Amino acid sequence: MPPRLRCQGALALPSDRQLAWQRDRMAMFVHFGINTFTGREWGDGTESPTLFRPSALDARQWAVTARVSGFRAMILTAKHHDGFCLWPSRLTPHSVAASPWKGGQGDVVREFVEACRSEGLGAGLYLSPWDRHEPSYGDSPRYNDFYCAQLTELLTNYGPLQEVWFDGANGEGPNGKRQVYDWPRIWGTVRRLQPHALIFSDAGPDLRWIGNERGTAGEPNWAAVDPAVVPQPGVSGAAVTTMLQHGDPQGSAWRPGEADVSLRPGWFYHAAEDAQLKTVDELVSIYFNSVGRNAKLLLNVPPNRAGLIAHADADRLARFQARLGSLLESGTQGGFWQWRAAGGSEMVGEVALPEMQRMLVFNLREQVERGQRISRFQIEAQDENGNWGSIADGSTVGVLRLVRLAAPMEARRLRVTLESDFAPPLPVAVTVHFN
Ligand code: FUL
Repeated sequence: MPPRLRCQGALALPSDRQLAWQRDRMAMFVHFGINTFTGREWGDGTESPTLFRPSALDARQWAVTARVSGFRAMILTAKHHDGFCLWPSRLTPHSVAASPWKGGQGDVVREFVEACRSEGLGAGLYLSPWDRHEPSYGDSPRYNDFYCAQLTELLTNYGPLQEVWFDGANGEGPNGKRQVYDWPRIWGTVRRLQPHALIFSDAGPDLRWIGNERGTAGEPNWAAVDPAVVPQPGVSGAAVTTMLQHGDPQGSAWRPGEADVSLRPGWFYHAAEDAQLKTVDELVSIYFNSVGRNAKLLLNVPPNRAGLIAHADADRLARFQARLGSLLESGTQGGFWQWRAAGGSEMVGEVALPEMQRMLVFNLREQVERGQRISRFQIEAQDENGNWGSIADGSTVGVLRLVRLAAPMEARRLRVTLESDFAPPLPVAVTVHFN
């Protein structure tokens, strides 16, 4: 007896923008600011703007590096927790306008968005809610005004943005005053001024943090969430972490996960960490554990004090991209798969390959326009004696599931079994990558 399906209502569905965002697979995170010059990870807001003096800042070099390394978007820290603004904000003197860079006439945000456009990349901005420089921080209504006014500058002066990134790190204001953010107003400001931008935060509303800074999505990873399980009074931290990592198969909001991680130990560039870049093997594992688990990868590549992505970093990215190419480019579309429903909760597909192939990676894509349904899958191969054996299995599929075998194996016939705990599964698109 197949288990009774228990679909309790309409499944959450993605918007076109969410799907396009996720199908980009990778965005580059760009942490750059006063910390780059002080060597710190979190500034305290007392840093002098005169420290900001990149000698050769070239946002186009960031964008070219991103594009040739397979990224489709970049997200810049327009303001980090120290409050220093990379654009000449009219709301605070604590910005590039008070720095020696370009005689105080420069605007990193403008150079950044122009570089994204020149290279065909989506542009996103990170505006830290926590501001350790701004005196009104902690005086909630005043700071909310200040913050929304800064957001307005960024959302009106720099053209269309793909994503606005609200970081969750938080601290007290002067004299221990606790800032209460007006999130409905903040998100409303984005919706009004940039209706096509996606909003990221621990609580959504469009994109969710994946719950760790290791670039690793959960297993399973549902794109939908229960929107009530977000950081707020009465909801435990453990419940929120589980929701961020795994989502909820029957959650009412489609809110795909974004998995952020840095190429370097820190988020900002520190020369002392030059020998500690993630290896190509590590980056490939991260890719399979994020992009390959129905999330998007946001890989941080911080420019150095010159204002450039260092050669070693660019070289590491190029080798990462080449390795991904060798794993994922030679493949066949699974056009000949025959699918049949097997009881209400299962779907089985088979394919006969035109010749014996050395398979290494499987690429499964669910028809998420009709909701994410698959709870489990199994891949079987038939050997030369006609015997079937399981070669891989897993939980969710979603927009993309990548399965890498420990070693290439040969087969001519393949079978994929899909199961759902709560809604009839639909056939998936399968690409087999050879080696
Ligand atoms: C965290 C911040 O505190 C880090 O500095 C960094 O920006 C990371 C992406 O998010 O919450």
